[in-house]
Amino acid sequence: MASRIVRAACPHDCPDTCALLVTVEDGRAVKVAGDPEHPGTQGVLCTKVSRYTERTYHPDRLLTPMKRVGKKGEGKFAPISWDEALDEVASRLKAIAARDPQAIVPYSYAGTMGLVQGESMAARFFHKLGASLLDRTICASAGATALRYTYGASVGMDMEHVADAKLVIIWGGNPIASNLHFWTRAQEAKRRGATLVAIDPYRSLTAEKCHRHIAPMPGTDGALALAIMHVLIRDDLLDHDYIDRYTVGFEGLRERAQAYPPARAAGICGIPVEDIEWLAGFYGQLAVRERQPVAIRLNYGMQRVHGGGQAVRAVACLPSLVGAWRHASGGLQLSTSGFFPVNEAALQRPDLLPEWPKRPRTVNMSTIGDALLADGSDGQPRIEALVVYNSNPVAVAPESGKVAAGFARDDLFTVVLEHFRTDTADYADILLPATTQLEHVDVHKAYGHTYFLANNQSVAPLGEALPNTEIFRRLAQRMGFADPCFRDSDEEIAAQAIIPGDARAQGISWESLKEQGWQKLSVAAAPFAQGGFPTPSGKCQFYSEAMLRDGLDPLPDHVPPYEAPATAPELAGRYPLAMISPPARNFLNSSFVNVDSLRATEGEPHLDIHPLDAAARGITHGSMVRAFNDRGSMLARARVTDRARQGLVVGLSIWWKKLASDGKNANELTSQRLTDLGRAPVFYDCLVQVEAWHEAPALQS
Ligand SMILES: Nc1nc2c(c(=O)[nH]1)N[C@H]1C(S)=C(S)[C@@H](COP(=O)(O)OP(=O)(O)OC[C@H]3O[C@@H](n4cnc5c(=O)[nH]c(N)nc54)[C@H](O)[C@@H]3O)O[C@H]1N2
Ligand SMILES: Nc1nc2c(c(=O)[nH]1)N[C@H]1C(S)=C(S)[C@@H](COP(=O)(O)OP(=O)(O)OC[C@H]3O[C@@H](n4cnc5c(=O)[nH]c(N)nc54)[C@H](O)[C@@H]3O)O[C@H]1N2
Ligand SMILES: [Mo]
Repeated sequence: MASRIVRAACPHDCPDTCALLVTVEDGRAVKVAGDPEHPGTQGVLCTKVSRYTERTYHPDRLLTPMKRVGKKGEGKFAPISWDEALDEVASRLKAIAARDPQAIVPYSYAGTMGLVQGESMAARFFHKLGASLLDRTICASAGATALRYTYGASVGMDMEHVADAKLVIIWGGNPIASNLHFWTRAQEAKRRGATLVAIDPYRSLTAEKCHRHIAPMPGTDGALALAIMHVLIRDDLLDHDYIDRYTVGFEGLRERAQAYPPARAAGICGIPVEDIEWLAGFYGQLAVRERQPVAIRLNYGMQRVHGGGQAVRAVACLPSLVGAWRHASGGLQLSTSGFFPVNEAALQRPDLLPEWPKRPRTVNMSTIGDALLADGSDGQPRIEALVVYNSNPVAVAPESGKVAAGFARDDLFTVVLEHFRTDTADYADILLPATTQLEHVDVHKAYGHTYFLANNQSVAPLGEALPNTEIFRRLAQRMGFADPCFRDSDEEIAAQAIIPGDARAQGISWESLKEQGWQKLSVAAAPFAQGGFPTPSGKCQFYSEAMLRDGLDPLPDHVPPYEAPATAPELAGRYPLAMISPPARNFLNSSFVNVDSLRATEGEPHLDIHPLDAAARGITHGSMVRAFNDRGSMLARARVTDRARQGLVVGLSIWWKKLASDGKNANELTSQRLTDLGRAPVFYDCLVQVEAWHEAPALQS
């Protein structure tokens, strides 16, 4: 039997971006394993991606282009040829573009994180067309904006050194589910004597394995971080030398922190004051008095609230106050993506965009529901066509009822490029089959480590599936786009991805990557030991002049949630429980929900509720409940557990709506309001009420 091993990369939206070894026998991928040599992957894959062949060879894979024959959302399609499909798409887009190309909106996110199958040919296509630009805010833009103002870019410590830290604070993240290879290293640190602390309103799989769990209410992390600063300053647990040399604005920060004595923050967060005193004292003592490395793994869970941006800024100041950056195994990591010298201009070709005054408007993906339902009375062109790839907005975007209503508009022309008939695909007029990672070429950066990776093609495309790039290449040809960049092959695009001559990528090229599989950037082990932040001043900016210029508070602060008793008492009277919907371990956002073995492990949509909150509502463990607010409702099976603190309910996500008993998921309840920085969604800033649900009468809408 002809067997070979192909060097590939995991395409999924996860900080770990694993190096894969794919075993191919007679043209079929039979095994996907982690590369044992890759220092991040260490030969281990998560359950989901070790099942990647189940996803690629899934009986429900879309294998031919299709045209909708039923009603929008019904999911009835008939196969058509590629020529028919692309002719139809091109002629519809041409007709709309002749009136106003901005009425066409691309909608994509990180179904694949590949630089080639993500925003390369697709971006070129929409730029040339003059379509609306998409503000890709749905995940990370609150924190990324905060880091840009504070450190200058999305940069931080290298978690390959975290095993030597003496304290690891896991702040708003659940790495056992969502950042597994960091967790392996954190456990190594634990074995070597480090203390692990989780800051999470929910006793997650990770929180229960830490030495200490601090459980603030969602959206209160800014107050917690400012109170920690208050204690550090009060008790002089500060690295004065680091502050003097490598930071800007300590005096202002000191004043701001004065306003957050631990007792005040404890009230805001709903935690014992001792939690704050202990954590601040321990962090400062270890770092400053004992000069030991202290690390913070800051993550996304704490950003999806009104004050998510400023909360990240507050936490991001802590390592500079105590000089934690002096150690390779100290500091903070939220993302490493800013270290990568990616040549976005070459990949995406923004130079193809029409000049002013024809420069297209920008549509925020986080408020796609409102954008689709807007009638043009605000002076903005009504959206007439939507082209969706690498995303499943009907399941993942907030205030899903409005998103679905928007997608259901009869006068909207919708094209979806997909592997499967997702909740979004059901609304497509034309549904196009895309290749999976095993069937195409790509090149990857990462946001949890500093390796570039190559994804070589393992097998031929299944059925008639095509890479996103090829679909947009063929569409460009039909639109008459003659620029040479529309003829670049995927390998040519991969070769354009790295900025030539950049010192960090010395010795790294597509040619070397596809041979070796992965290569590490040249970044110092302790990148900010002597300042060197990529800000204009080279310093960490406690105070940000740029924020002031942008009309923002130049100092970090606690911005309270939109939906909380203190800010919305009337609403909190009707909807007294805070609901969060973080990732389930066996799903990757809404990907893998249709892989039977993984869905079987998750079971069905659950809602975790504290015993006292359950008792007050006559809810028993294992019974059905209905969670609702003014935006919508969903059914779930209750798990009565003190994993959820009192006042909090947790629905692990993101379920395909059509695989839930009521055809709904948690986003039915989430709102389209935006974070303080970065215009990002506030999935975890969401009040609800929960009631026992008795299955008769029939499911209500
Ligand atoms: N298995 C799996 N892995 C994934 C994903 C997945 O869906 N499944 N998704 C990927 C993607 S796209 C991302 S962005 C990351 C996300 O992964 P993480 O950064 O880990 O973020 P979340 O999973 O959103 O939330 C993590 C924890 O934050 C807690 N949390 C919620 N609100 C707050 C709050 O206000 N404050 C604090 N301190 N904690 C809070 C939640 O209870 C949860 O346990 O994971 C990636 N990895
Ligand atoms: N309630 C709630 N909602 C959330 C979150 C939450 O924690 N709670 N998390 C938010 C976050 S952090 C994120 S990042 C978003 C994620 O939202 P999305 O980026 O939409 O992620 P997925 O749901 O995984 O959908 C990606 C889709 O892309 C498809 N795909 C994968 N590869 C390719 C390809 O090569 N070509 C094409 N054409 N398609 C491909 C997959 O089949 C999949 O259906 O969801 C957000 N929504
Ligand atoms: Mo995300």
